[in-house]
Amino acid sequence: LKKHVLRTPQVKVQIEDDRTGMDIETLKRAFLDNLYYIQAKDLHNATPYDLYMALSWTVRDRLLQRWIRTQETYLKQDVRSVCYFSAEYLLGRQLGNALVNVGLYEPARTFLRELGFELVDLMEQENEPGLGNGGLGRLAACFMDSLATLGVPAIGYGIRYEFGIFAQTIQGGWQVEQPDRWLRYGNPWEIPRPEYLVEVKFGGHTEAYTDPQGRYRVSWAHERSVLGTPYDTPVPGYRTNTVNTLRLWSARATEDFDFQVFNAGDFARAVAGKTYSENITKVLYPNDNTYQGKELRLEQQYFFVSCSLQDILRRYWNHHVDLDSFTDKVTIQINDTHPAIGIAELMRLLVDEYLIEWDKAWQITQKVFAYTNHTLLAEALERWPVSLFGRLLPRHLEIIYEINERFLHLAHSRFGNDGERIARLSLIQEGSEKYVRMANLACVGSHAINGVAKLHTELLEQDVLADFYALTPEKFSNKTNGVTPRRFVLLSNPKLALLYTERLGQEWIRDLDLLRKLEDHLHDPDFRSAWKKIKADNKHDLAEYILQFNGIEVDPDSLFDIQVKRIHEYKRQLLMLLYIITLYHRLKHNPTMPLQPRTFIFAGKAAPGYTMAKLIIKCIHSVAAVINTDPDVGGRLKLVFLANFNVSLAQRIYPAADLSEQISTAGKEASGTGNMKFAMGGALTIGTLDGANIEIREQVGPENFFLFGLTAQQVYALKARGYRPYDYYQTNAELRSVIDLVISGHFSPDQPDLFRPLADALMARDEYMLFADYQVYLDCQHQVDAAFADCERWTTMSILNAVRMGYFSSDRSMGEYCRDIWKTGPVAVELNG
Ligand code: GPQ
Repeated sequence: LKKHVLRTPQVKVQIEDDRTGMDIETLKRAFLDNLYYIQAKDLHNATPYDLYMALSWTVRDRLLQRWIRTQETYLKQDVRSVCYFSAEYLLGRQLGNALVNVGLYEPARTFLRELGFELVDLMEQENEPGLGNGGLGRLAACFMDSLATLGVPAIGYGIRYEFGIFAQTIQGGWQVEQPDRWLRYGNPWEIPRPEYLVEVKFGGHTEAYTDPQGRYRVSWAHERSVLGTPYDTPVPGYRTNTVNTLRLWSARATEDFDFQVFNAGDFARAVAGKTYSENITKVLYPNDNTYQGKELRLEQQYFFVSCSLQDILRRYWNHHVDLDSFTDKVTIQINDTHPAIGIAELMRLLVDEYLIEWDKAWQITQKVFAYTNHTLLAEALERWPVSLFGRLLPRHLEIIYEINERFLHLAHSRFGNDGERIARLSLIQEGSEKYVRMANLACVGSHAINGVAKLHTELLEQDVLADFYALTPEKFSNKTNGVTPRRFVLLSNPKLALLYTERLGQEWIRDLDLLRKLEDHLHDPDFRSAWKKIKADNKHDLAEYILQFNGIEVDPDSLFDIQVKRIHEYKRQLLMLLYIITLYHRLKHNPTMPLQPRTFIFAGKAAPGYTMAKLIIKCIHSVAAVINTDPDVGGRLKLVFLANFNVSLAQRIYPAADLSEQISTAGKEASGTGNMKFAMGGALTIGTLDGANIEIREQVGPENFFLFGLTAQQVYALKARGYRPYDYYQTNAELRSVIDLVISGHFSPDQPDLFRPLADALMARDEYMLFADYQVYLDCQHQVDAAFADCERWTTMSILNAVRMGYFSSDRSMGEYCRDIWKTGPVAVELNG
């Protein structure tokens, strides 16, 4: 039947019809039609959300034609596909992106105006799909955008969480989490595909048997199973016919499972079992850069990976009768170790279900998988207790033991009796409680391993993965992260985009390196004044937002000094706060001192279980309450915390920044991507030599970057020598006063000891060496003031930052993955073929 359907000549789509026509009149008619026939509203009773939905249906129709054509082309040409496996996709709002990418942004704005609506107001109605925590999830979304824009056949596989990242509210200065019911009002961007349902097994035990040919085989007698339904979201490339697919899996109870219990008469338990199964895709774990050994999390990981591999094989078998060309048609990238269980799952499918010999199966598996590491933090490396693992995935545990035995044999032949090294390489961490090390599995099972910035890859090679590097250096390469200029320039900073287009034409949107041509305009007074005006307007817009949501009036002429990212001790939000308190302290002693007015802005979520991070949020609020109202400060300093940082809010913030704070302890931030988004909007960076900051500084020129702090090597050396934070406290009088002010309860008079844990952690241990970098950070901030005071100098630096960011387009990153890891390239899609 499937073959038949495929061979049926497709319905000829009229270009001018209501579902594909791109002219203003057709769009308007289609919009009103969708409002009436899908939302069941007319213009008199439509809510703003109805209008958003009607426009989304209108845009979706226009995507469908390209989407279907793209998939048909891929199928017909049996193309090589990139399968990106990621537990997170932090997509951000879809409507604006879809409009921009299919070239409907301006037409939609026009016809909506004719009807009396503003497009941006409709766009604001969308609940963004927050299916990720932070940088890792957003990177996956940028990569999907770039692959589609480059025209590379790709499919993103992940989880359709019913609840995405929690919504952050602030109550009394504390973070309070609210569930993210993003699907409550429906999602026009997804299409359920129940016809591609798959079954995923869990638990039970394994049984050995001998097959008719007398070979040793194993089968898995599972205990329970869950169904996976795929939901497809189109991923349109920028102004191309290519529309790739993001396929997210949702868990459903198996019917037979329910019926067994139901027939036994226990209806309630049948329903409970159903709920239990469907829990798998209920909620995104809200941890960033930390590992939490929760069984449900492993179930999520295995669930989506097993669904995806079965889906890949199903599609492969449509065209092939054996596995000989599997590695020609499929390449799988795993986004950190969350999908690493896929290595064992593919082995299981090949060996147990397709009865392939182990060695052949292993060859295929290694050739198919590639692994991206995203962190050097030891606490983020995933390791599952062997007991838990064996209970949930008994067959996979056996397979991992088998992989390990063969691998350690190989390592032994290479390194001899270096017992410690062998123990470090082992996929199993020995001890009273044994663990499966997912990073080791990922390294052994992949043909390519990459870090996400130059320094990060070097540190992986020298430290975290040094033993694997010694064994197989040819697997390692660096792939510095990038971000999509469509969302983070064109959509989020339309005025800047217009200036670029006026001077360069539209090509910069696909080829961000072209921005360097604008260096010719550096001294053009019109260009410079346009530049200043755009930044001023963007700051003005953000000031309005702050007034509306925080009730705080900020001066748009002040220096907007911004740190937005997940709250984490290693990212050192507290270092910036210490600087703010230092300025406050100076002002209290000398209220008439000259001072560059600044607006300090923080935003970011803390993991709900991360006590210190939550206390940092409270501390920012408490300091803000004092500073923002103190007459001695006189409004020259303002401190603002913007609640619920997400992609939509980020898009408002980056374009309004003067100064981007990228101040992690050197050697801790794998790359950072916010650093790139800020600089693309013309913010200058104050930063350490960490992650991609190093490469940003190289690109924009050291004279256009505010550098401070210990290097990664200096951090290690100081740790090795014995770091004594208390000495800094004793010898630096200003630091001492600032810490003393916090300890005194000055910012928390009702609870003087409230912030004691923050001060104690710094004085006793200071894991992230804030004290060691405190003075040089102050000195560097002083240089920032001097530069900002010279408006022309600042403007020059700002322009040079933005126009030299071409390297950090995710199009460049994806080009490198395609060339070096995936060995794949673009495929043309004809609309009327
Ligand atoms: N990253 Cl391991 C996350 O956002 N979450 C995680 O769980 C891990 C890494 C980030 C990392 O901290 C940033 O430095 C990177 O820029 C980002 O991944 C993308 O590579």
